[in-house]
Amino acid sequence: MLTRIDHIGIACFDLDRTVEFYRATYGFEVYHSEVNEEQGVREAMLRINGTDDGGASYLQLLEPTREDSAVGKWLAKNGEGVHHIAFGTADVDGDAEAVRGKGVRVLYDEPRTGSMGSRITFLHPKDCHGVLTELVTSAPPSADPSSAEH
Ligand code: MC0
Repeated sequence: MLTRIDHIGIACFDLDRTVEFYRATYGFEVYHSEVNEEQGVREAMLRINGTDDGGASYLQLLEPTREDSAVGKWLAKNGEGVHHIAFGTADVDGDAEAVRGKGVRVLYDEPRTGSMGSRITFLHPKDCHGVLTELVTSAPPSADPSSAEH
């Protein structure tokens, strides 16, 4: 069951400048940052609020590490902006299978590693009314690398 908006992914050309915009304009601070080589992104997570299931919602700022990555291709075509929306679930495997059973293309056979040790998969935007949609199961708190070092 999808229980919350985990994050909104925003593609940008310059991560540091974009982080500074969100800090200076809204006061949002970087909660966690990392490079995900598999996805071809350098990212910063800005924590917006906690939720009653113990999760949180984030803005995820994404700068491509290579032009042929998903974000690199998207930026070249569209410029900066909202790249995807991610729904949080306790069971990404089960929810991905349920969605697949409804005829929506799930892009990965098995969930892959996402931000802060989460497990993620994506749904094809052409099957979701133009919205690249991600399903996320957060890492348990003890496995969350950001709990020790943001
Ligand atoms: C592509 N399309 C999109 C889109 N990306 N539509 C809406 N939102 C997006 N973000 C559309 C294109 O405009 C095009 O439509 C069609 O989909 C095919 O796109 P393409 O440029 O030819 O690219 P493909 O087919 O090679 O790849 C598209 C696909 C890819 C969605 C399969 O981007 C993908 O695998 N995405 C999932 C992984 C990802 O996005 N990773 C980055 C975030 P037309 O009409 O022109 O045919 S990583 C992340 O977020 C992690 C770190 C995390 O959350 O923890």
